[in-house]
Amino acid sequence: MRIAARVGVLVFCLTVYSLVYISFIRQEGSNDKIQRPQDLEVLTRLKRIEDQVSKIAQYIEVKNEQVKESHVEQKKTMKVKKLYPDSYLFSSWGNELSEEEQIRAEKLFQEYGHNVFLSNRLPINRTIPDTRDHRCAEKIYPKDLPTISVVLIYLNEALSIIQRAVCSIIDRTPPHLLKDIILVDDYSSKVDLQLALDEYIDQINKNKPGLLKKVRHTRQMGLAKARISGWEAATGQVVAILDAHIEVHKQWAEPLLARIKADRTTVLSPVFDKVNFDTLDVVHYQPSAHGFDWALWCMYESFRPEWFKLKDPSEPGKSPSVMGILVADRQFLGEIGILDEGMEIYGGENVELGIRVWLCGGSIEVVPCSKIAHIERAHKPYSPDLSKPMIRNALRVAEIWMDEYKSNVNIAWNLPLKDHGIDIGDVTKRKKLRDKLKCKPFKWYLENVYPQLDTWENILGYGVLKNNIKEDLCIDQGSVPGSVPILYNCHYYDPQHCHYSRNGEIYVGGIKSHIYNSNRCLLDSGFGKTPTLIDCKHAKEKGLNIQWSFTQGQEIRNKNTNRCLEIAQGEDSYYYLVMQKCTGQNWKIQHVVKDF
Ligand SMILES: *[C@@H]1O[C@H](CO)[C@@H](O)[C@H](O)[C@H]1NC(C)=O
Ligand SMILES: [Mn+2]
Repeated sequence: MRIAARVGVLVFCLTVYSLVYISFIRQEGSNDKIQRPQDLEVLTRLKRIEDQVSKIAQYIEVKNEQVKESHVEQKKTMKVKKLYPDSYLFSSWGNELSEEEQIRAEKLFQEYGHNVFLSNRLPINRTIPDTRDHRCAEKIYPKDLPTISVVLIYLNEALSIIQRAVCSIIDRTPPHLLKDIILVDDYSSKVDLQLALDEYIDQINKNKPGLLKKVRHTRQMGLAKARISGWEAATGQVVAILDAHIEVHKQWAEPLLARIKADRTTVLSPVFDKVNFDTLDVVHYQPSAHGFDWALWCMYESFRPEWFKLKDPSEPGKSPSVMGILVADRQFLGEIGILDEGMEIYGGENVELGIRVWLCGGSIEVVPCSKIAHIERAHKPYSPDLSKPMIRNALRVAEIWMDEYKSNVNIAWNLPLKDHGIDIGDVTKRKKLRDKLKCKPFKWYLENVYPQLDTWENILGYGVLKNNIKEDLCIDQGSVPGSVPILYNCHYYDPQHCHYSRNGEIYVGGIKSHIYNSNRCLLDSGFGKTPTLIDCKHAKEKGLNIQWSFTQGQEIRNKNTNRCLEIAQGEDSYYYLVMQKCTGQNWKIQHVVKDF
């Protein structure tokens, strides 16, 4: 693997198991995803390189900091030996800890992925800064709001973190509105989450009988089912389904309850602030809509123009989806099918909810005046490879909801359209639900709710592109930054994903899901022997030679220069991509959407 790569853009969703910061190493414009078990070895290697690169990046950052502060810090850092100079935990925290404390802190960090050593020492009722827009504090909410049940989902969460979440909810929700708090334990193995947590619950219930309830799964059932269990136990008019590694901000509930009181078909998400995994400081985040790509990874998305026209960042904005945390009228959520209980482990359930709510009579909004601080994780202690359940769940969403667009999920994961061999479970119940609720077609969602999502209707073929002379070599986007595609041993990851479009364009190195992004197009400049890659939008504006005539299993010929993309052996006996007079070489792209 070439090292000419950068540490990835972050894609994330909020989950019980972690804030999923998937940051594979990737080359420009790529999303590395795993398609097949035999790729795991490559993945492991990729991850190792990623670790090294981010460690180097972090090291450089730390060094810069240290140079700046060297005069002040020199004495301090000299005093105590740093036992874990490579640990993320200690890159900007813990200078004053004794060796014994460092050992303890590092152990807890490895176990939980965030700074539980510090959490155990901070007051359970700590205050956090008010990060709301100033207009929020001035808003007046109706007195007779619906009551709320708060569901906290966890799997092996640290006790002090759960206690702080509960405490923040009790302290910052008007008591007459807080119906109950339901702790859903998706079969944790940690002992303190049993006896010690039960004692804490009893202690609170002594003053507020029945306020805290615990639901414990007798086996691990995954995120969607844990959320459903919480919904089932809730009794309030509104249910808020949250992670347990959160702290709610001041007046978090009122804006949500007022919105649902005004329209019971809105499903809401608060705005999350980030709590650093090491210092546990709260970092202010701006409100933003929640979207996803065709692999169904969630991501922040811009609000629609109508929201910006309001010129008031404290106003709720429509959103295509939720990241995971959701607040809804309890009965309405039941009427539209809560969550898909056929989902496994993790992933896609938030997107499914978003699509279903919009298509079946409701809408999704992000509410800026309701803020929740969410603790990030540096690593995910309990999650093995999440891409497997992610793929399965994504295919399930596609099958139930996406109509003629469902193949886009296969394209995004580079899976064959048919016979992909992945069991998506029984979808008949959910399809029946869709019929019963008379939900709109997915096309309506794309046109009216999420027009930023590219429909990919022009894609004719996708996957790796091979020349029949050397079938172990694939076209690859080459080093990044850089614009020279190369031949490389086939590894089937994003840098080698190619897409052939009806308009003759060949994208190399993955395809973007959103129309505001641009792909990288194969170009024949007409000069020299090397093909290049260029931003497609830019190339189109300039009228450059990015159109190719290609029939599956035949030559790839540039429509303007009439030269062919071919391969040739160099003096070093390696094969290279060349632009030359066509000699009749043949190419095949891995998967065909429509015959071409
Ligand atoms: C936190 O609890 C302690 C002990 O009950 C109390 O003295 C303190 O005032 C509380 N702090 C806040 C910010 O509520
Ligand atoms: Mn989370």
